[in-house]
Amino acid sequence: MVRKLAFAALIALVAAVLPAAAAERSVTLAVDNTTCALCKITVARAIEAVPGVAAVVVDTDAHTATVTYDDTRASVEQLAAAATDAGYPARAVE
Ligand SMILES: [Cu+2]
Repeated sequence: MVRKLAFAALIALVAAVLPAAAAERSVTLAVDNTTCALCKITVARAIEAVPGVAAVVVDTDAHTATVTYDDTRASVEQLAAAATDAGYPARAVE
C-alpha cells in the first residue's frame, strides 16, 4: 500500500515537473533608461506582470533584464513590450 502510494506520488511529480522544465526559457533583454534602483523595480514589476514569467533580474549597470519564463505562455516580444510600455524600451539581445 505504501509502495503503491509512493510510486503514484513519484509519477505525479515527474508528470508535473517535466512539461514545466521543457517549456522554461531564459532571455536577456537590452533595456534603455534604467539608471537607478527605482527603474530596476519598475522594469522588474512590469515584466513580472506578463503571465508565464517566473523570474526577472534587472542589471542597471549593464542595462539588461534577464527573464526566466514559460515559452508556452509568453513570448520575447511580449516581455520586451511590457518594459517598453512602462517607459523602458527593450529588445532581445544574444
Ligand atoms: Cu530610475
